[in-house]
Amino acid sequence: MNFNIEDKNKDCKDRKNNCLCEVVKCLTKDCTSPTGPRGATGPTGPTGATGATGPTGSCTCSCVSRGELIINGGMEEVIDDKPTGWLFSNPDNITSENSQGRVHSGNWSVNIADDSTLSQVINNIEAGCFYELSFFARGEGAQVSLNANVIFQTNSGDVLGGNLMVRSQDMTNSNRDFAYYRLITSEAPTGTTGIRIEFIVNANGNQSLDLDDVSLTSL
Ligand SMILES: [Ca+2]
Repeated sequence: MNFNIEDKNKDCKDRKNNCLCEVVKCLTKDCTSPTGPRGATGPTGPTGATGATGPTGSCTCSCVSRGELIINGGMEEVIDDKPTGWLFSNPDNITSENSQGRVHSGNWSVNIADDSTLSQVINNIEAGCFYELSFFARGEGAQVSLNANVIFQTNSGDVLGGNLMVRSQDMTNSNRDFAYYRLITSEAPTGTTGIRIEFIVNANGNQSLDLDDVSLTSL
């Protein structure tokens, strides 16, 4: 630097006429150098303590499947020529069947003749749930009709949850030829305690229906 501190109050110029005022101040006073660049960010601190436990929540875990709800849906358990676990409105017209070509699976189906009803009641059914009924059927004859019903049993009486109707001219009737049917019910109403499923057959003359592999499950 080619200037004299004593000259700081004069023109504060160097020989090339550049201003030296700031430099002079620094040399004559306690002055601070410019702030340096910001340092790197430090490491992340430790995780804080776990907060207090919240209040207990609530969960409505209904409609949990209990698997197969039908007893002896495959008709394989037979006593006195009738499937066990089932109810009959006209017992003389309902018999277990094991002829070849008239069983869907296993060794037995059930044969239901004209004006007869096969039914089963399932207890401990939850309200607010939906249910699926499925089965295999064929006509033993060309004029066999079927009504399959799912009925909710409630504290205030029976409520129809689903109906599947097959007209007599629509039912398959060849040997080894079963049709698969499936219905899903409406929502089980409040107060439901059980379900009754029923198969009502109407057939001409000595004609009848072969039924096998009945299934009912909660969805
Ligand atoms: Ca069977």
